[in-house]
Amino acid sequence: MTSPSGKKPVLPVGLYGITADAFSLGRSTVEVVRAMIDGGIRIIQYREKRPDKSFAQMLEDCRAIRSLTREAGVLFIVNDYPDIARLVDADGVHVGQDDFPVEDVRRLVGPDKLIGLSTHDPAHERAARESGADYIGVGPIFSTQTKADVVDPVGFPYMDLVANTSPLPFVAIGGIKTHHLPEVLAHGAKTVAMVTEIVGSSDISETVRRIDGMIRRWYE
Ligand code: 3NM
Repeated sequence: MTSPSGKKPVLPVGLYGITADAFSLGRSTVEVVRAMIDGGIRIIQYREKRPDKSFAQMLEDCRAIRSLTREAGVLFIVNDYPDIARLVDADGVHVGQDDFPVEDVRRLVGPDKLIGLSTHDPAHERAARESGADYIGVGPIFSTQTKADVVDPVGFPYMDLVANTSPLPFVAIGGIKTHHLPEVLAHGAKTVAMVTEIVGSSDISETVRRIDGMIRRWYE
């Protein structure tokens, strides 16, 4: 999916899948990605960390995922590591508040790649706009054990502010489970990220199909 200029991708409406080897019930990250793609997902982020995985292992995973996502027409975003994103020609990079600044990531990946930035309060949203981020993560909406040293849940007030006042597309994230979807969608999220709800599911493809379908039907 690309922008009207035909170059920079647009954040799709629907489920935003994120990998997490530690919560994948022994299945490999590439296997999990294959199942997400079978379920019809439109965007996948590779989010693995050192020292759980070496750079060589992450690069190998991302090469395989690039090949699968390209074949399926699925957007592929690499978390934290613009160098890996460049090496595999990913569609974008996602960074957090303590990672490389968006302006520097832009220098590394160029104008046609999507850059996402995790934000947790209105000051972050303003800074994201000024930095040239293409989209922002808004969260954690609920409490989550998935991300180490994550801030306390921001709940809906921050998301409402972004949904009502920000020009930036956003991804709602953090502790979101299937039963939260009606509430999360009612607050204006068009793209919803889930980690453990997806990678910890016994039937990933079926879970993706159901959740992605719920979100898309709400808007399309
Ligand atoms: N980022 P789960 S919360 C990767 O608020 C991540 O920026 C967050 O995992 C943020 O869906 C989070 O399992 C973890 O709660 C989300």
